[in-house]
Amino acid sequence: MKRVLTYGTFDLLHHGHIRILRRAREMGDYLVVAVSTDEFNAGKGKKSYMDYATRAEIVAAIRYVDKVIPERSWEQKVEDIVDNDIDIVVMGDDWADSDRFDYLRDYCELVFLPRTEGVSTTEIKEDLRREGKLLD
Ligand code: C2G
Repeated sequence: MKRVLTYGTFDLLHHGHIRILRRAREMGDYLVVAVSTDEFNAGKGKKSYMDYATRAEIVAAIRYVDKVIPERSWEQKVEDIVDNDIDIVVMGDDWADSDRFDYLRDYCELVFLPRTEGVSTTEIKEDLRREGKLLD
């Protein structure tokens, strides 16, 4: 039984999120998703439309997701891997050129999956801000 872990905010859920969760789950038999808390995002200068409890509720309802945990800090990853008996950590490939998660390879496999082109929470927000889209 292979256990997979991934991280993210998952605000205004879209098909890019669904696809990475599906592919992450297909890499194993059990998928844990660490959803960023509002406090963690605030520390990164990010503010989501939906609060943590709502985003966690939505992610937990996705059929590929077996368990949701809170992502409260950058430093918790080793603890998450050990506590949840994780074999593979999956990240979107926006991180692939960075070596900041290399230390995780001492604990599990680290896999970067390509992002879905043409959609992001930021783009959705920008589109909705444009008057035309709001009047549709
Ligand atoms: N994603 C994707 N395709 C998109 C948009 C997002 O595959 N078009 C992936 C991201 O690569 C990420 C996941 O969906 O793996 C969640 O995306 P975000 O909510 O934007 O995640 P982010 O806030 O970047 O959090 O420690 C890791 C960070 O918390 C990642």
